[in-house]
Amino acid sequence: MKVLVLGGDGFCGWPTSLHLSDLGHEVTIVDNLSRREIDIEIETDSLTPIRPMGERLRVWKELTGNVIDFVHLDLAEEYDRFESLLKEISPDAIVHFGEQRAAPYSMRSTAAKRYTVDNNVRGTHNVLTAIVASGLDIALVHLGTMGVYGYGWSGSAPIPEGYLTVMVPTPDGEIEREILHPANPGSVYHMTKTLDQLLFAFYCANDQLRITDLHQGIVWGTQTPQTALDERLINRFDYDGDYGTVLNRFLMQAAIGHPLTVHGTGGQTRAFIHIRDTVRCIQIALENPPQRGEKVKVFNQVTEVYRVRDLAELISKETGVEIANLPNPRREAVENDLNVSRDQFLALGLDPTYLSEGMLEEIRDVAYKYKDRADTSKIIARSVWRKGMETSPDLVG
Ligand code: NAD
Ligand code: USQ
Repeated sequence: MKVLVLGGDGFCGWPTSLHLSDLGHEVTIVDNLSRREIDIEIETDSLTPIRPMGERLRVWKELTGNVIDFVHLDLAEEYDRFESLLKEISPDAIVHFGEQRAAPYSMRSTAAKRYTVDNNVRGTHNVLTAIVASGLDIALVHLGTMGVYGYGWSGSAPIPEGYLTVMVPTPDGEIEREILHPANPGSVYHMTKTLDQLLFAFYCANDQLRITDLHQGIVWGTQTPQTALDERLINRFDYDGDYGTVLNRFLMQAAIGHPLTVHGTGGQTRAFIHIRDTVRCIQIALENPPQRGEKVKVFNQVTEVYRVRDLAELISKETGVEIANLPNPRREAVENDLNVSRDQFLALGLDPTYLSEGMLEEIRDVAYKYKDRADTSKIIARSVWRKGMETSPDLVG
């Protein structure tokens, strides 16, 4: 297949590009390198030493003989170039990772809220209109998020894969309808993913586009077999208060002996998936696209569910690092249950990497190895959901 990977320089996009190239697909990465620019803006950096795109691609070709092309393009701002690119390359499929993906970053300022909405919603809409304008039958796989469902809305009832069957009262009695699960976003970032869902539903119904939306949980881990081939191919690892996600942050904090930064009581329950499984899920989604005329296909891309305080206790027990209960900078449920349906990927052959197998490897081979690159002043999360909310001071000097 010819596959365009939008956002292919990022944490999920880079290992996916290598995985698909390794399978023999013709991959073109499209990215505006905005994630690297945001690192400069917020004065942080990946824990792992990621190399410039040109070097990454040269090394991949040297090692495997496989060529990956790169187009530096802004999906939200450069519509005409993107439409021309589709006509020129005529891809069979597009994998769309190219959005601003951090909830705390999306809440840190008015400018960041506006940027996140403009970038994500315009970018996704441009992708859809360009597919329609190209007249090509391109299958689109988009990375959504478990956060579109919200946390705790349906208590311990299983969260279905995208759609909910409801009974609608009418004067003539109840009628059964299938609806998109109600959107319940917890940040401006998560809200953009719920808006993406409506765009997909419309273009699927109106233009019969073939779309798969993957509601992914929090991705942890760093390396895949391909990114581990050479240090110059290494994947990024975010640990700072805006972009670092909870499990990778805890693993890194354990490696440097920093208390584990639990927000509030740690009663928040979230879904997780290892990066090695992310790339496999994308492959499976590409191999099993919807037919023309089918509704948007939704998968819950998660393999495990943990409560934040249980994760902290597990890691503390393994490593001896202490746990700190900090003021929560977010507005979110203090405690929630989470029961996620996740049968489709398992039925299609996904063989998950569980935390019990991958945790120590991640601490040893990544977090500990690069610990000297850590800037401890970037660890505490300081973007607050509402002005005036309390945050913790730095825990180490
Ligand atoms: P990332 O920030 O590392 O990568 C996103 C990439 O998209 C970056 O390289 C960035 O430069 C690029 N990009 C952003 N806006 C762009 C634009 N307008 N034009 C071109 N390129 C643009 O994020 P990630 O962790 O790899 O996440 C990828 C996708 O997966 C996101 O859509 C995210 O919402 C989703 N997701 C991520 C996680 C996670 O835990 N990382 C979990 C669930 C879903
Ligand atoms: N948390 C802590 N301590 C920390 C960091 C986070 O207790 O040091 C808590 C947060 O308060 C939150 C939970 O852990 O309750 C998850 O936070 P996170 O930063 O790991 O994840 P989140 O902000 O939800 O976003 C991440 C990705 C996003 C993706 C989402 C999947 O950045 O792109 O969409 O995970 S999901 O959460 O399933 O919606």
